[in-house]
Amino acid sequence: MAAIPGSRIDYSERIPNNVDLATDRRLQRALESWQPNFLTWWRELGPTVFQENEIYLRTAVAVGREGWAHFDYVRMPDYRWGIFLAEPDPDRVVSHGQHKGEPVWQSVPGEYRSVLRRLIVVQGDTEPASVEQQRHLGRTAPSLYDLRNLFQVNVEEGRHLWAMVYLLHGYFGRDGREEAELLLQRNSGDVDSPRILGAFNERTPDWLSFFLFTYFTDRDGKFQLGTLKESAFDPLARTCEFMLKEEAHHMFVGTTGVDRTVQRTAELMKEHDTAEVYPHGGIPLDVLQRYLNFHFSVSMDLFGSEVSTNAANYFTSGLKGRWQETRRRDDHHLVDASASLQRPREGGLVTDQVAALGALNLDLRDEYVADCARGVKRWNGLLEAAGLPQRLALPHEGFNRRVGVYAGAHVTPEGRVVDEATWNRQADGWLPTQEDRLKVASLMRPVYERGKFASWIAPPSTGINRQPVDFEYVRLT
Ligand code: BYC
Repeated sequence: MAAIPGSRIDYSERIPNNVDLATDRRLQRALESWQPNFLTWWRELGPTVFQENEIYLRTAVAVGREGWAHFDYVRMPDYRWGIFLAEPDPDRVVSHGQHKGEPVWQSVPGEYRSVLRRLIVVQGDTEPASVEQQRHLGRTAPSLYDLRNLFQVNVEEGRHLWAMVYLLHGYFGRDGREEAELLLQRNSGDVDSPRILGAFNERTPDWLSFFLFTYFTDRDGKFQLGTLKESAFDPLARTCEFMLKEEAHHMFVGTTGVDRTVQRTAELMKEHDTAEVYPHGGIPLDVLQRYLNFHFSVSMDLFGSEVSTNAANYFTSGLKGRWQETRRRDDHHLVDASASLQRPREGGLVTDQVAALGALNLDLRDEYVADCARGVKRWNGLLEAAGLPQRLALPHEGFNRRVGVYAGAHVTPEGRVVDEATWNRQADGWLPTQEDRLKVASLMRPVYERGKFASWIAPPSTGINRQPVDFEYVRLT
């Protein structure tokens, strides 16, 4: 029996879903023929280890407010990847742009078809990319608890790919199906066929990178999904709303992963009265700061150019709203509004007034930066509580940028515009060096004994789903 749309998810189907897939044979067949390709991709480019082990994973079983997740042991290739949309709101109207106040769309208007498809493809492309980037990390996990969290993030990114593929198959006909194939053919870091956005072609070679990626890059995901959740195309909005629920755990993995790293470093600094904690098995704060600088700056590039006609068009046509669009107290058209834009000029920084409509990538990025700053405050709170004077900081928005008004300029983490020679002389102090990466890699020894943790990271304060910290999160046999 098919599920009623918006209620519990039907697991008797080959593809679990709450979109009544059984009543649309064509779509069901199309997705069922994509499914083996997905599984082949998962086996070839997903986690390189523990594919056959039982992992204590969360699976979505409902989309309502209460009790949507079920935890149990599952082998990753048997994970029930499915299609889940948040419950529909029959009264929902477009919240912004030229269609404001009109009923939201249940199908794709012809004039927005290619732009909407592009947005869904860009979003979809990031999901498998992150799984590819993280595929070797299972070899060096600092604990079974962390190993399980890595795989949870991976299977859910796989599900987010399913979410976008459903939209492509369900609403974009043949070109949608072709795009869905291409999502499995582009690969992170591939010279000939790379992933679309820059940060998703970077490597995630160690667990410090993983935690900073989940803190900074997944957080871009949170904000981009937040704008797509406002879309006038209702299936996209409802898909993204449900994805955001899962995304919260990814944020948690990043925030607490860095918490625990900072905490361990602080303990070692106090115990040995030195900032040089490598010999004692910890990651020095200056190395952590350089990693932070890198991940923050490449994630900032994911917002696109500060001034973007694409962004203005997405908004005006209703395809993408602003972060918390419905809570904003303005006219939601922005035709006459302006915004401040800082940019480098003649060796310094100047601030111009620009049309707010054109500056929507910047609007979102500013919301993102404010959210990122909360983590830094939290980590500094840990340093302060340990009685240490050192502090971490977000680098300036112009630091190490490749996209937008700062591309081509050389801006220090403090926000000073310098010439190329100065940048080249000092960059080793600001971005991870080869030596940093090698030393961090040397600490990444796997710890697979229940309740034990690698030297460089503190245990978490609680376990997953109220299980103890020393729970058997991954069955090794
Ligand atoms: N790298 O007007 P512009 C996530 C392209 S993360 C390479 O400046 P626009 C996740 C751009 O595509 C969230 N190319 O920017 C996290 C455009 O090319 P086309 C992913 C870039 O269009 C962790 C051209 O430059 N979701 O979910 O206003 C784990 C000029 O563009 C980059 C989305 O991004 C770059 N960094 O905004 C797992 C939401 N930046 O189209 C998952 C959907 C720009 O002219 N995407 N370009 O050939 C969008 O809304 C927009 O495409 C962007 C760019 C915000 C990305």
